Amino acid sequence: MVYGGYSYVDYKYVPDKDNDFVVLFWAKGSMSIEKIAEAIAAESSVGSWTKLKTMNDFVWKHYRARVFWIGKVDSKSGFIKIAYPIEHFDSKNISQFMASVLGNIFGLKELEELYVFDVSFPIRFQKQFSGPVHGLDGIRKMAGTLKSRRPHVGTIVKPKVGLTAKEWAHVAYESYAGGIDLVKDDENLVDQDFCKWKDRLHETVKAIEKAGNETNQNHLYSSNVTDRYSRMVERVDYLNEMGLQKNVLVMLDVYILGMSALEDILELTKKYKFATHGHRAGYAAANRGNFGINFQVYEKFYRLLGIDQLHIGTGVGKMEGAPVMIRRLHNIADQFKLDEKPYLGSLAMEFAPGINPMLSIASGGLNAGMVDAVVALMGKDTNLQAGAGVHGHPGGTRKGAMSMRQAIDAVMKGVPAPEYAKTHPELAQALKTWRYVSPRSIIKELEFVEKNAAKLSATALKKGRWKMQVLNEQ
Ligand code: RUB
Ligand code: CA
Repeated sequence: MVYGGYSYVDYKYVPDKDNDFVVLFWAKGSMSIEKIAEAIAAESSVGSWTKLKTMNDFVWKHYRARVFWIGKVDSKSGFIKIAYPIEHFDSKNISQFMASVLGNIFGLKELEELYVFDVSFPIRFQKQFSGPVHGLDGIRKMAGTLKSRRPHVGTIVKPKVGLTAKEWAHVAYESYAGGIDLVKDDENLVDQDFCKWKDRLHETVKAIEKAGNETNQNHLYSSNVTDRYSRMVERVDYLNEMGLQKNVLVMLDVYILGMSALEDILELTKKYKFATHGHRAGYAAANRGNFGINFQVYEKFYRLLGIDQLHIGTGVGKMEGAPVMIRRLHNIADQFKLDEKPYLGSLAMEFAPGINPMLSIASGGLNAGMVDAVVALMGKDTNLQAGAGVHGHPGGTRKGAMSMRQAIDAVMKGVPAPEYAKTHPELAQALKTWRYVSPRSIIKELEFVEKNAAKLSATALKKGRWKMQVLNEQ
């Protein structure tokens, strides 16, 4: 099969994990799946729609993409694995990588569906990045949980916008006083007139001090600096002048900012030794339709670039993502070796030594009744974050915070939340208001998937992306 005068298919090709990127696609279109694969490989590497007089052997040999596997679902749809040599790419330039592999191909008019499930990054590429400086253990150190290794508890002040700086900080204080480790701005709160960024910062620092004197804890605040690049620099400079590294994390709406601004602002936060908090708002715009990119691709970039703690969903709360997929996102945050999981559209990959683990953030629709289930899914190296699940507690913010902390204490003691609630009224009230989500169904689902991985993979590869989506979307 030929596209634009050349054939990129080479079933004998074995990618080299030090030097080749591997990209796993799902595609469907008006041509044969083999021709679709050729078109994707051509447009994302060296080719075009017709033969080129300017092509030479050197270019063809060194820079072309190679289709080394096609998992045909029917004549016009299937899975495709393509290897790209590292020489094809500019050094340490994620934008250029994206323009190649995640770029023009989405616009090819013969394609009806195109989805990038996963990318595995070669070790040589990864070594250009420094990864998280603080990461999982650095943030544990800040919060004082390095020894206990209990899950962190976070909250997002709600209403998400509208409170004045003083009102906002009062809610933060109540949260800390109830036992919350981390209070954060919401993704759409930065510097609005009713709650200026600096005013909120100063008030929150006071709240941290006041609460810390009562709780004996070092409380944390994720301050959203998301804006045009120059304004983010001003804010990070200001945080540095204030010397707030011990308590303040620089929060960034990572997806919305794009890789270019993100990369540079992370250089600055690293220079000043600030930990960073990545909110992924917007990622789902490129994740849920016929054309898209799975979040695991972005997550790997964020870890390479050095986000220290990152939103990954919950598996049980309000945002999309079935538990097994969220477990995978958790593993991308804190493991070095990732297995291939065909039923999830996930590739094997190893992170280069030195690319530290991130702390995962489980957030979106959580409350104390879900803590057992989330911990069953992710383990204890995570930050469980509840906004409305704290500030919507019938007893108010402080009691909502206490209910979350009590649920965490229960997990650490190995006591199911309903049992612990018998002697902890704030937790009891949360369970009564929102019900208890038993970890049993999560455990059962993880066990089922583990036991039936081969069968699930075979079915997915036979039936295509949307069959897998049953697994990914609840
Ligand atoms: C959650 C919240 C977070 C989203 C993000 O608020 O504000 O921005 O959950 O989702 P609440 P994700 O606790 O009131 O639902 O973490 O999946 O990116
Ligand atoms: Ca939010």
